[in-house]
Amino acid sequence: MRRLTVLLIVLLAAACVWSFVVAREHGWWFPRNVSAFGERIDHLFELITWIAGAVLVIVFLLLALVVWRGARAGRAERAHGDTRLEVAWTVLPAGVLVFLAYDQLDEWRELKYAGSRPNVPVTARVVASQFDWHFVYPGRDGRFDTLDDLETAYELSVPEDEPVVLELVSRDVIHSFFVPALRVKQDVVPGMRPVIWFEARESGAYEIVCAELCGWGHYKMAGELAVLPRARFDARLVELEREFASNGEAAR
Ligand SMILES: [Cu+2]
Repeated sequence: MRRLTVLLIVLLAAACVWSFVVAREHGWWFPRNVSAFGERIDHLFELITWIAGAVLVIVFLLLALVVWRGARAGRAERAHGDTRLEVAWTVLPAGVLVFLAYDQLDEWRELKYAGSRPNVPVTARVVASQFDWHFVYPGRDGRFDTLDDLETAYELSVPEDEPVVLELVSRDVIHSFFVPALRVKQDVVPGMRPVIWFEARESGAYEIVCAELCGWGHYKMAGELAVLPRARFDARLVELEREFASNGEAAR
């Protein structure tokens, strides 16, 4: 029994390491990155996964050792009240967290600080609600909440190879705007107006999902990000303008 338990623990650890090593080939990883800063996010993600993976392997091997020894001794050894041990398992994780916080400072500053945001007008406003995404473009006057605003559901078009700035709002609960191919994820909290930016390097259609459990329909809260060459993006806005104009006439 002791051998079998130890074997199972070691096998489980090996299976975890194996799944991490082959994840990419099997498509168990993020989709291919198309964001200008995606590699840096991936680097952070991998670093954290490596650290967590190393901790997992160490814990599993220690567990196997304890089972092996404990079962031989026939009784457990109590470690309660061991100050050195407690200091160690407090200081080590704290050290890892401080290191990670320090290591990602540049990315955080560049992506989250208002001062480092590219100086371009907001491309669109993302409106999250249970359970869909709406997108509002400011129209020709470049301002939101005016008569020429253009609104679409499900599909958000943005220009390729240019900084895109989005303003996020929620109409009800907390949602999270997530575009995996762009490595962009931002919580959308009611009453707040977070602004994000990115630069998509490749035209194409990419998945938008909600990454915050927001109710029973959370699973179907999807959308599509259409990255278009500049000329096609402009054409798309003109097309939306026409649709809106003809809707207005139909209503008259
Ligand atoms: Cu949601």
